[in-house]
Amino acid sequence: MKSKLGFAAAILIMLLLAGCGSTKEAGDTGLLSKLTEGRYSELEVREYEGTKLDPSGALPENSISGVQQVDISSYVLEVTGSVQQPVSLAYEEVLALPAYEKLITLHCVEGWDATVLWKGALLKDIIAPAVVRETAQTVIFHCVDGYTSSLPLQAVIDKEMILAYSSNGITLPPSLGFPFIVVAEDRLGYKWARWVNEIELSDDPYLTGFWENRGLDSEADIPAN
Ligand SMILES: Nc1nc2c(c(=O)[nH]1)N[C@H]1C(S)=C(S)[C@@H](COP(=O)(O)O)O[C@H]1N2
Ligand SMILES: [Mo]
Repeated sequence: MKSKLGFAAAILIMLLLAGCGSTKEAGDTGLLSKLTEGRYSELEVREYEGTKLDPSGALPENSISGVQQVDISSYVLEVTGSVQQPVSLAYEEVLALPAYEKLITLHCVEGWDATVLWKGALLKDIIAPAVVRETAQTVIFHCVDGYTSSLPLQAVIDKEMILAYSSNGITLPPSLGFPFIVVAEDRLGYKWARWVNEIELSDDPYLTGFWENRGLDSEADIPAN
């Protein structure tokens, strides 16, 4: 009951603050993304072990500053904060780590969901070379659009959460966060940081972030229905 109410409040807050984002599209950019979406969906895997997959290039667009286009030649992923030695990783270095595939549904508080086959590297493998301090409790994700979200370090490790670079067998589309999206399994969509370029370890157990700081629940558990 409490979580249903919380969920409804969360939807309301999000709609009020973001506006119902799924209809905004402007001129040429809109047309281009429609064409790109078409190309992507032709190449995608449609089904995985009997489960029908949702086309990953055509999910509702509700980003705080629209779809980001990341230039991969200058892109680096930084691991910072409560670590012994901050590290910077190139796109290819993340792709070279052991790959994990997971079939996971993203649930947005706006009421839609998407089941996608994700492929990526374990977040714990990505942060390991930086040598995380024993005092670290939280992982904060920073994105190129200024978005942030955070997860408990223990959950990231125990659930073997991945940073995905592929969706339904294709390279992650820009709309889904190319080069990387956090597959925050068992947490609502606003924990799934897209266009991630910095992973910050923090000793502060409090889960901050763009939506977390605007009234959405910081744990973001998916409500049972
Ligand atoms: N960088 C960034 N990541 C973000 C957001 C955003 O605005 N910026 N929105 C979040 C929200 S609210 C959701 S539901 C998911 C949606 O991802 P999708 O629309 O690509 O499925 O991305 C999350 N990650
Ligand atoms: Mo969302």
